[in-house]
Amino acid sequence: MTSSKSVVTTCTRDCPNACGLVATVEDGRLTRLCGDPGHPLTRGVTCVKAARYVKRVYSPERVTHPLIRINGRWERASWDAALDLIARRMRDIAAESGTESILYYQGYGERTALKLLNKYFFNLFGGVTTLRGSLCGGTGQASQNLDLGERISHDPLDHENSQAMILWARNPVSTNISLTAIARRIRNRGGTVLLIDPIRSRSAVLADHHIAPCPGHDVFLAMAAAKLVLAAGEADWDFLKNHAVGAREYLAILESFAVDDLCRLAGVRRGEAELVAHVLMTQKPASILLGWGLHRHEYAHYTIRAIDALAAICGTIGVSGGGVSQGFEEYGPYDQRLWGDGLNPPRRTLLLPVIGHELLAANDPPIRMIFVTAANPLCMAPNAGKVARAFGKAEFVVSSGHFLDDTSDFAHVFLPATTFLEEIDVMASYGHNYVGPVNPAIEPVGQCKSEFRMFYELAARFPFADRFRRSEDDWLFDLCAPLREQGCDLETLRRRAFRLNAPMVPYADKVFPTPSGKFQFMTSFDPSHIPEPDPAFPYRLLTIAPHGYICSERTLADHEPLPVVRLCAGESAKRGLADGAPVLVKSPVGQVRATLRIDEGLRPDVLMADRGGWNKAGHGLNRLTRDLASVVGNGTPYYETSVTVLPCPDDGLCGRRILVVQHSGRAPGGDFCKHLERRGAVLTVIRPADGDALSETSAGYHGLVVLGGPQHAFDDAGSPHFPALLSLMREFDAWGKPVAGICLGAQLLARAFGGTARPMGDLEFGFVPLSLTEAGLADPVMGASAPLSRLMEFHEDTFDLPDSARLLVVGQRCVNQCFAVGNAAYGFQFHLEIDSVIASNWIELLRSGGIEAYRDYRDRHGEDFFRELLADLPVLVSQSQELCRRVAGRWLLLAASPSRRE
Ligand SMILES: Nc1nc2c(c(=O)[nH]1)N[C@H]1C(S)=C(S)[C@@H](COP(=O)(O)OP(=O)(O)OC[C@H]3O[C@@H](n4cnc5c(=O)[nH]c(N)nc54)[C@H](O)[C@@H]3O)O[C@H]1N2
Ligand SMILES: Nc1nc2c(c(=O)[nH]1)N[C@H]1C(S)=C(S)[C@@H](COP(=O)(O)OP(=O)(O)OC[C@H]3O[C@@H](n4cnc5c(=O)[nH]c(N)nc54)[C@H](O)[C@@H]3O)O[C@H]1N2
Ligand SMILES: [Mo]
Repeated sequence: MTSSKSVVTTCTRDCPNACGLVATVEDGRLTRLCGDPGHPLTRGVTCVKAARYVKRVYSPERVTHPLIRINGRWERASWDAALDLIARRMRDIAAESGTESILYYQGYGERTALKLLNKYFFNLFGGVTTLRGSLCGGTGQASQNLDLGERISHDPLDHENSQAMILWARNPVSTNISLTAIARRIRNRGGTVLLIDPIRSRSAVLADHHIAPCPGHDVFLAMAAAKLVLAAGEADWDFLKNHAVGAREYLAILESFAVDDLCRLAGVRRGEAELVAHVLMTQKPASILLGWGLHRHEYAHYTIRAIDALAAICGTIGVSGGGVSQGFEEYGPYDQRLWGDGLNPPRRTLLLPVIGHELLAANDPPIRMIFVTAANPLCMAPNAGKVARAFGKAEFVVSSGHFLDDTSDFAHVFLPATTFLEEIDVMASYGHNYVGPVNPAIEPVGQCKSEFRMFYELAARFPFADRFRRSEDDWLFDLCAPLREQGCDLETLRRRAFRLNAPMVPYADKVFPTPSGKFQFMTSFDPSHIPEPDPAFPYRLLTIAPHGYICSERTLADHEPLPVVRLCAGESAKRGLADGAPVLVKSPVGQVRATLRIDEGLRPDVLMADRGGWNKAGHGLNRLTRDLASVVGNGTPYYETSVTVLPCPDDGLCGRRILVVQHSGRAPGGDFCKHLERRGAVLTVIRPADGDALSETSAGYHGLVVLGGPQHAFDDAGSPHFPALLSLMREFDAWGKPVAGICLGAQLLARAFGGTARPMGDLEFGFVPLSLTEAGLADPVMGASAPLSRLMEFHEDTFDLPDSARLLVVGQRCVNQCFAVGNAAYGFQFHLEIDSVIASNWIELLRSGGIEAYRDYRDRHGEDFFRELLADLPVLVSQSQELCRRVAGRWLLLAASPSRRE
């Protein structure tokens, strides 16, 4: 009998939607996540990412036990060992250099109520260095605070009263799913939806019109529209005279520009500014929704304040269905005294938008230890190269998360966190006014712990233990005191969301919490602050929210070989770049290889890409972004980076054509092939088992990869293409073109050069320790890639070496593991190409008895073997992939053009 239950919870991903969810759990296992129809705002709708989160919870790459780095390698550790080590280092470092030599870096990955206590822990410890400023919405909030006193947005349900909607730098189809239904209903009522975005984002489907200003130049568009409203006599003079200050100065600023000049500066046609003005004047009230894309500019406050001013002139501030809405305060509803900031004198803070620089410059005292939770700064903070240098200097880094991402590469201890599906908590949103329950649907996977429990256990090692060690329920009771005062019953909150006592329509009484009590116009504006294009770097790099992932939340296996960058057809042609071309993107701070896609609809001054891909997967676009802070709000102007795009330089590798022979759908080229592509190689994959003809000669190719499969290398009857493949391998080698044979491919390579392939009499499976021979140590491919990690095996055949072969790597159970032969041919018995998906599929296949011939093997090993293997898989795969990157790179060098090989 299966047991099944449904658990009401709330999505805690870094997203304004914070959907109400229902988790289905069968026999203790999470099987489905879908929207909770009972949630008053999100109403049963949720996005593809939430539905797919089940896969993330059980991903084979997810780390499920603590890790300690020993001699550069991750080793599994007990919680006690990991926490003892952290406590000891914290005490020693604090005693020697003071508590401020420790940085607590709290990220955006999950922002629930109990997360307030992380900082409380560090404050009980004496107060450490923390962060100030924002990677996200800081600029928008600070700018609106200047105009409105306190940024308060319209309840999203109030947009049901709007006659029109302007999505200004916001892409709800990807980032805020519940807004899409609201926008559609406005159109169904006959209202207009405008999208203002330099790129034609997915949200264009919601809009009647798309206006594409030059990035960072929206201030001019907002001013042009305001002038047109004033000129039409449609300004709300009552609001300007009685409820605002600074109107006179702002109107004088507008006076100093002509509409046509403003449109030119904004990069839009006059008709487009007229359209904005027309919609605002004729479809009252219109709601303006600001997206985060708008914040990521140095002078973003000009734009945000000019948009606020536009709404004020149109008289929609404080009006139901109108207003300028940016977001909500996700930590706002809790008792923030529990941060514990009052426990110590104010402690040092580092400016987040320039964190690399700040860490390198900190010397009083220097930062010796960094404790990271729910963040991936090595990937997501700007100027990632500098961040890497800075993290590399720290003596001791603790990272808490789910996956071995870029940041974990710099860590000495990794603490595996639960996901929200394994936690109890409370979640407020930065996109609406509902606070929802976070209920545990399943037991923690493996040994994962919530951050709260990590600090709870760590606190036991310090004298302040009693002050921290209270139950989740007790803490939530205190954290939610302000909610309780609003009538929220915490028992009921376990079952459904509670609406905060926040206005549907802010400032409806036209009273503003500003010093003047009135709306405050921006009174100074210097257009020379808005940067002109730099001919050396003609494109603004917009690294926007990907549709299918949240920020860097993905696995290593999810990555395409290279990031995709999009450029318009005209500019691509000017640069001689075809669709799909490998390119080099360069900025003043770094360079990244990418694949170019031609995007017809793009402005000529924009290069667009998704954000969030990892550096170690060849993505890492923050290696390009400049680190600076916005003028208002200490935000991060990611889009203040200009780049150029060049054809990949001829380094002898770019454009090398590699033929790949794949023998099984279950044994793709994996990371080996991805890495060849990252280095610029162009692959042609043929599948003889599916009837693809084998190419007869090596002409037109620079190298050959022969992959594994279930076939027997000695069985020409079963695989009639083998004889031709053997001579093709010899032919490539005779020309000095490198050959790589993996598993079956290695056995075939041995045969091709006079060795024999034969059954081993047993199956070798799993990750085994291997060692380099003398010849291996001296080899330009394998020796130069040392040290070896444990590598994955899956074979029941082996081979005898050809006489002329050099044995490079040996194993214990099966000796012949890697050899070189001929001019440039390598056989790898182990599967150095695997990623977490390939490896876990094989493990599952064996474990489930999916291959009849191997049932006996499964029965001999038993369930424990597979469970342990899966538990170690994230580390094993990550180490194998590191080695694979090195080997693939050095192997491809053998295919370098002759001019480079001399
Ligand atoms: N699928 C998905 N959803 C997410 C996220 C994700 O990564 N993926 N991230 C979450 C996070 S952390 C956040 S902060 C929000 C962000 O939510 P959004 O703000 O909706 O998304 P962004 O992609 O950051 O930016 C929106 C748009 O701003 C545009 N833009 C950039 N510069 C300018 C400009 O100067 N002027 C104008 N008019 N437009 C400009 C971009 O082209 C982009 O299409 O989404 C959250 N939700
Ligand atoms: N180039 C470029 N860079 C950007 C942006 C951009 O537009 N362009 N946008 C910026 C924005 S808007 C944001 S918000 C930042 C985000 O910056 P970060 O917060 O540094 O990055 P995320 O990718 O969100 O990483 C969050 C990590 O936390 C983990 N995590 C999730 N929940 C928990 C938990 O409960 N506990 C622990 N310990 N870990 C957890 C996730 O698995 C993930 O690895 O990135 C910014 N970076
Ligand atoms: Mo964000």
